[in-house]
Amino acid sequence: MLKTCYSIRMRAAERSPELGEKHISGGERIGSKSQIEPIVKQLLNKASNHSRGDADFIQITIEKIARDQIQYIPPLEITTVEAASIEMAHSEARKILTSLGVSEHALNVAFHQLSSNQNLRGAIILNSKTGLRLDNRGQKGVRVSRIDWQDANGDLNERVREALALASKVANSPFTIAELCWSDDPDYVTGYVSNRAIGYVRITPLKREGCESGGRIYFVLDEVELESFIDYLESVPVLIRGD
Ligand code: PML
Ligand code: MG
Ligand code: MG
Ligand code: MG
Repeated sequence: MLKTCYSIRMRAAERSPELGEKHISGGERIGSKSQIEPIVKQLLNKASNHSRGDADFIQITIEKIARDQIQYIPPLEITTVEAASIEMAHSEARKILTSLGVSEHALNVAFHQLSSNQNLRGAIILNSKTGLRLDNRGQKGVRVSRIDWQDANGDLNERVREALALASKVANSPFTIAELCWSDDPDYVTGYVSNRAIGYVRITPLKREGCESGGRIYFVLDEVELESFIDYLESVPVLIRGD
């Protein structure tokens, strides 16, 4: 008999005079019943002592998932590009995204969003041709959920592990053209561009130290079936096969 699995997710926020609710942190794991407690501990730890602020609200959701619905996918391959400046890092990211078919206008929208948005909880979905935002989720965005590694991958630090798992799930959709991400954490300046063909290309530095804007942009096909894309990202359980 296969063991029952649980999706365990966390989000943390802080009351903020300017923003109302300021996003602090989110996290996603999948585990068996006996793993729930250590996972909750790890997620609470992630939400606490966070560089974005002191959480006033932490929500942990634990939900049973049907084991036979889990999809198993390989991780994207990692490469790292170290640029001499933020400008050069941006131009490297743009060059890669252009080669994957993202229009100049869509790139301008994406870079503007990630450079100015300090309170994005999930991702923004953009039409890769027109640059139009397709989700109507506002600051909540679309959060990739029900995702984890099949086995612990000790070679990677927690942040990279988690980002690589999310990016691998996103890239696995036939509607995804590419993703652009950099952290909203003020002390972390590395981001990435990713897709099925190029893998997970880490680029640093994509922003200046101390800056709290960032997030994720999913560039999608003009012919995207939006509802089914969002349902896959949020609801289909995916485990990344370790190597
Ligand atoms: C995040 O902090 O949430 C995103 C981190 C993206 C880059 C992780 C990496 O170094 O590969
Ligand atoms: Mg986050
Ligand atoms: Mg406070
Ligand atoms: Mg963050």
